[in-house]
Amino acid sequence: MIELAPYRKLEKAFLAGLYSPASSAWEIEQSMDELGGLVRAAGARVVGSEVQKRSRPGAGHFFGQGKVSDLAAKAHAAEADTLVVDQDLMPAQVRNLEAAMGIKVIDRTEVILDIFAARARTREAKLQVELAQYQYLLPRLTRMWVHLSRTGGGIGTRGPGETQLETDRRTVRGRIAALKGRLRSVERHRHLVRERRRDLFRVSLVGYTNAGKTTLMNGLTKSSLPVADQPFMTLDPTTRRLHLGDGVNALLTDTVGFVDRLPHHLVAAFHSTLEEVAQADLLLVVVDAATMDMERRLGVVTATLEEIGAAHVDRIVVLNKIDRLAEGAEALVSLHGPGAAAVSALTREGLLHLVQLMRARTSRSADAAKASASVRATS
Ligand SMILES: Nc1nc2c(ncn2[C@@H]2O[C@H](COP(=O)(O)OP(=O)(O)OP(=O)(O)O)[C@@H](O)[C@H]2O)c(=O)[nH]1
Ligand SMILES: [Mg+2]
Repeated sequence: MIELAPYRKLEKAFLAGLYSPASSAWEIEQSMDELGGLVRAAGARVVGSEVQKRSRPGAGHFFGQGKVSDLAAKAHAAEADTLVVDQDLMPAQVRNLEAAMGIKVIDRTEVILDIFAARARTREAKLQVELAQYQYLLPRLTRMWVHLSRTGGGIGTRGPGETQLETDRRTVRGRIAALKGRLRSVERHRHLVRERRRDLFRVSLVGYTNAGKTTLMNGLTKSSLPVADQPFMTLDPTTRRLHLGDGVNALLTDTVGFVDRLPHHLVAAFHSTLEEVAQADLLLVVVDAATMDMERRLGVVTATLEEIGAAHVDRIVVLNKIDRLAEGAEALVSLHGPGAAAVSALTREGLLHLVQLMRARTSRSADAAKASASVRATS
């Protein structure tokens, strides 16, 4: 478990979202639920939520004037310390909302950056998150002075904002350049490791956060990597050898999960980690088959794979958590084609079949040479 400072546990967050009139009640509920999960993962308690339907955000306060007063009253009644908005805000909108509400205001991107900052363990992940935070901060430098008055910490105050109060834009740019330089040297090491693994068939676990990627990694490779019912438990990639039977070996890599509207600074900062995905021979696209919005999440994963240049990589859709399905998984598998696998990473149901599917992919024509090399390398 991630340890959080005591004050963070007490932080009370009021959630607010603005949606187009065309959005369905269900879409809005999914989005706000997900925001709640992110806020809780960042260590705060959700004390209420409100949404507004409006065709366009207001330039001044993002929400309409009436809604701002309503939000201020409700957040005050709930004794909230922070307003968390489900969309991204312009710096001026944050300033105006903070002035009108009298509490700290943060947006969805800040929440995600904050979770990443708390979870990063390796030097590379820490550098990547710091880089993303500075890049997010750069166009918002005037806001840093607002941060000055944000006493008591909490979401959105951890990170470079608090330690760089005396700096100006040029200093932050210098810091970004230095971080990029340090990341390049870490990445060189990663490239060397990757070169050494060239001969082996490489499989990458990808999917929406909390889909069960790490649980599947543990089930397939007898590892005990940490899993939790929380978004972004895994940030640092881990690679393990995977035995596919008949002397065929592969390397399985577990990596950071995706989420709807993953901040682009994070995608850019994590490019070397995500490059591993693009260079894999096979992707296991892990899906939580027990969620109501499985198709939406799968859509986000497909779009993110395109964004990171991994659209071309061979893939198996792994419908996970079938132990939680009321009805059989056959219908789902038929929906996703014969290449899909229904499994429960938790009970291990279906894992043998998944291993067989993977082994069959290693011998596909284009990969034949690589697969036989892996047999040579490991026999
Ligand atoms: N019932 C059930 N729960 C599962 C299964 N697989 C994973 N889980 C649970 O789902 C939650 C998330 O699992 P993880 O393996 O951490 O998911 P992940 O995809 O690695 O998530 P991140 O690293 O946070 O992106 C945990 O509470 C797991 O115990 C499954 O097959 N069945
Ligand atoms: Mg994980």
